[in-house]
Amino acid sequence: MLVLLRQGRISKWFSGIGQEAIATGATLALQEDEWIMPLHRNLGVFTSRKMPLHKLFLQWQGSADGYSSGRERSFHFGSRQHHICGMISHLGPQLALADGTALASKLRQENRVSLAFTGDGGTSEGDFHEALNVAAVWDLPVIFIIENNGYGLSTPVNEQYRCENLVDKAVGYGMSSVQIDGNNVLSVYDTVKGVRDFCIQNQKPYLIECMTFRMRGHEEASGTKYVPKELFEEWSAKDPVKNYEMYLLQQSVLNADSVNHVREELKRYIDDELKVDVKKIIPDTELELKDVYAIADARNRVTIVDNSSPGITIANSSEKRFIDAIKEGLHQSMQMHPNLILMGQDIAEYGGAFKITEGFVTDFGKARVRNTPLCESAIVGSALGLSLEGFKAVMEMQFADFVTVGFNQIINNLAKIHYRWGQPADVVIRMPAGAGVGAGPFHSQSNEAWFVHTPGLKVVYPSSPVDAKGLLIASINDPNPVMYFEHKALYRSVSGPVPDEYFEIEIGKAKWIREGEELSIITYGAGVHWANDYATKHPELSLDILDLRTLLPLDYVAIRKSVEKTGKILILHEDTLIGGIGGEIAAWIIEHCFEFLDAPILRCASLDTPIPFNIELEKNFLANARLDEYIKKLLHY
Ligand SMILES: Cc1ncc(C[n+]2csc(CCOP(=O)(O)OP(=O)(O)O)c2C)c(N)n1
Repeated sequence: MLVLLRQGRISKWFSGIGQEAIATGATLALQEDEWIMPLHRNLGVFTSRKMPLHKLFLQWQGSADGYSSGRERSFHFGSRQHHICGMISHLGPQLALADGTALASKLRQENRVSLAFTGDGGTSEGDFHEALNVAAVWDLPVIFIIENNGYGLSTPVNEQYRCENLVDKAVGYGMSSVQIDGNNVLSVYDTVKGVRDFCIQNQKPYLIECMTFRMRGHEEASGTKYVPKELFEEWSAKDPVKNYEMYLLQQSVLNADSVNHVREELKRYIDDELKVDVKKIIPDTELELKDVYAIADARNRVTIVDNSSPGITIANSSEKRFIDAIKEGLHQSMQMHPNLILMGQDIAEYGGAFKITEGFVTDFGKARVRNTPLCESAIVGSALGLSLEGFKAVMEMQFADFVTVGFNQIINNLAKIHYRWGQPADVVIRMPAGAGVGAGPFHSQSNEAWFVHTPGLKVVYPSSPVDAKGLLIASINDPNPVMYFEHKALYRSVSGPVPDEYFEIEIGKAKWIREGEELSIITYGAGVHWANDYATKHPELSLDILDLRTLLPLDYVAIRKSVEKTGKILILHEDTLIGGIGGEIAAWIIEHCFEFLDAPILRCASLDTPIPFNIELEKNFLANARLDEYIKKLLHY
């Protein structure tokens, strides 16, 4: 690998020289259908799972014929066939994915473990704590392996942690653990084999700390100046490959001839595999865009309700509150999908902070309606792990505000995995959002714009009970990660006719609340009610009110239609102004519909401040306080 790197025949490379016994021994100790979440030094995982070398070379060259169509580098890819889920650059999130795949095995009552690696540096990440805690609390058969090679990038372990041994951390999680010599492939193999049996029999996780040393720099360019020379001398005597060879010679398993024979065979194999043709990629923009999302299955048995124009009446409906429509959509989805798992804080017996899942435990059992520890990041990661195993997951954020502590998993893992190596992230995150209830800066935010900026996610934001139910069902049926926003202030204040049956409203389709000619209000969520109330109070005005319903993807056809009708556009949202979705919509209209505009596009948004607690301050903060002013300004332009 070092030679190829110098020749420019592989891209960035993190050497595992000195640590080979861990990845190899651990992988060989597992069954081939057990998931492994490896890291940047774990070539041995990939070779021990018999990934063809030529395809690995193609991957490292960024070839279209590698494992990620040239979209990922080094080991940042996976292969379902090999049950390997490669890391993202961020250290830590891979650990919770193993919780998810292990949960899948547990739910199916299969005798399988999952295994995740971390370095010593990575144990300082919150994700390490969360993943171990969730695995312990949920009794998941996960093996966590720490490769303790003494250093992070250059940071020695005495600047990384204060406990004597990392393995000591296990007791804090109520987990069994062992520290072993990571440079002895037989100890690694035997230990992992025994631990695997333990995890399966006892349905428990286990922590193994493998003591080892990194013989090269963090990556080749970073050098090793910060490492005392004597450490290299000490550890080169413990080289895992040389020592294993010596041991096999001593035991007469090998002799000098057979060693030579093995070496020659390997060299020939490597040289042959290296002859592979690396085809140049010709970028295909359409394909690049298409592969960001998984394609939904043909929807049998699902009625699609098209209520996108005003005046459509829906058959077999009964009056439901916003909250009850969500509850019904979720309940029917649980009936339709036996592989759907709900996870969230206090969602089981307690029924969730807003009581949406009240009674679900009785109907579907605790295995499928799961109370979670306060570990947002690990739960999003577990949801992705479940998805790797063919499950669907809905996670309830207790409040949309708390998504910040699960942000990395959503933005970097859920959103990107399909584009990176073709895996769907079949996960819905329910986001009780919005202000108007005097809940202060951390229980009131409208944070949808954070997610609209992330290719790979879908962002749905219903404003009526019928849309809330139909869009939730559609989100759960969609194989892509969907951020489903539900406005808390609408839960019990808004009612309307909702079909009793199981149905979908199409994601990505806006809806007219009113049709008019004087001025368009393009909005969503609480904004729809503000706009509609305004229109009711001003029957003299002919307002066109468009409820976007989905923010990613946007319904550009509907937006254009509204612009063509009125020529005067007001974008209204509860989110703050700068960087809000209104800016994006305004830019699109100017670019594509300029000739239809009779006035500048105005944006009526909430103040660019955190959300104040005092109800008068909150009212003043919200966009609704300025709606009348903006409408008049635009009408009189
Ligand atoms: C969340 C995060 N922070 C920082 C980095 C940058 N980084 C990459 S590797 C590394 C050191 C990792 O050390 P360790 O976990 O001990 O693993 P090792 O490289 O020694 O195998 C750092 C800081 C990262 N990839 N992810």
